[in-house]
Amino acid sequence: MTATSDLSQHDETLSRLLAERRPGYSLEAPFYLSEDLYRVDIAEVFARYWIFVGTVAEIAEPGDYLTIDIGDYSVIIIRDDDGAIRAHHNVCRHRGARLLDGARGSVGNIVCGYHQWTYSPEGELLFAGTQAPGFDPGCFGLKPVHLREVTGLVFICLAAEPPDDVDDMAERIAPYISPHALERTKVAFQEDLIEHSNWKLVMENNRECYHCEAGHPELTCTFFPTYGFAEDQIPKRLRKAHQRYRQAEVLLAENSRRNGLPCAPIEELSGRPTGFRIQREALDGAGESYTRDGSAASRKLLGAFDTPVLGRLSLHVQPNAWFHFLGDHAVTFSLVPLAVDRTLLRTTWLVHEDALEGVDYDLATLTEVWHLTNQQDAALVARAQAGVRSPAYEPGPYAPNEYQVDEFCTWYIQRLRAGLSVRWAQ
Ligand code: 3BY
Ligand code: FES
Ligand code: FE
Repeated sequence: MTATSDLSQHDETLSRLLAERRPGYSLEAPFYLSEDLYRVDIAEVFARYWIFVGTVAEIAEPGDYLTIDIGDYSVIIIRDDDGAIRAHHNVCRHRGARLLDGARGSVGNIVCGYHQWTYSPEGELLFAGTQAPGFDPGCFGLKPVHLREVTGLVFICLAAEPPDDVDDMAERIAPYISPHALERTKVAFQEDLIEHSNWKLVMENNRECYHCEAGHPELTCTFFPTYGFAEDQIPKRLRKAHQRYRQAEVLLAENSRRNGLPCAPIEELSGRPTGFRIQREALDGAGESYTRDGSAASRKLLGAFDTPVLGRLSLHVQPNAWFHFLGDHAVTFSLVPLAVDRTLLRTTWLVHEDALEGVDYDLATLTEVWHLTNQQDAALVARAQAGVRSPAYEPGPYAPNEYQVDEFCTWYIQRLRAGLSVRWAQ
């Protein structure tokens, strides 16, 4: 028997919650609090859609691997001897033991710690000791997991049939991201932060900058708090900032054109399985990077850029990731739910592979702004989690500059509805 989602057991409550979702309003409390809904989220979202797990820079050499745990699943992402990246279930085909421990490492082959069955990075069973006559090692390779690399970004999908619209996303975002040449970057720093809130509150918080002005003094040195506002809705107090944005856009457009970089937004955050948004926008200050004054944090620019003044190329992908690609570095964010009210946020700073710490970049300067911003966000979403626990909580209205939060919730509700209708059709 395989573990299934609780959709089948709780169809009625869930379908009522899904049917009653009020667009433009935050979700009902059970979506953030219910253990049952947490299991639904793992089975119907994290085990069905494309999940961002890391970048090629994290597994640069053959044998380098990452492991990622999603609910009760554990997956190995490994670079094989031919340089291809593969994903396998982290489960021995003998009697099921967990194979690789730890979030990352490097191996020649994958050796089970129980009875030493040995698998190649490609997942073939190479050694199984003495077996009964007729034993066919070819039948006991590691179970594969779907993997898709998109210009250096690695996604996995646990579903038997993954959503194929990932191809469309890949095709459309590649011209934006590939000039940043992620295959020629290295990890400068990676930080894991455990947030005390439901994963959806972490995602929702990322999809707006309504809280930035009050909540992120360091980030707003460069990130314009006008984010998410339509031109005619910008409040009076932000008009000066908006003027600076407009001016910065002129130089950004010129630099982008010269460097062959598209900037125009593509926004398809809901209405499709692999919802995404991408756009290049200006940064405040020197316009180069996420530092206090906006100047580059690394002297070795990515790709073949002729200027660091390239603003931020921001990518948001449903359900678990966001990214900022800059002229001098890139920063990736991915989350995995750990419990109904606990979420792991992993942040990775990538610099040019030849950039030397202490010479080309100072690690503290490179990481300071997002390190602090993440801490501030963690405090905000813990506050949100605490609030929605109260019986007095009721869904509240999203402001116009929170429309991407609404899009995230819409995507999520659509996905659960789709899961429910598939189940009912069976
Ligand atoms: O990370 C992002 O995409 C930004 C930062 C602040 C708000 N959010 C839209
Ligand atoms: Fe892996 Fe026995 S469970 S070798
Ligand atoms: Fe924030």
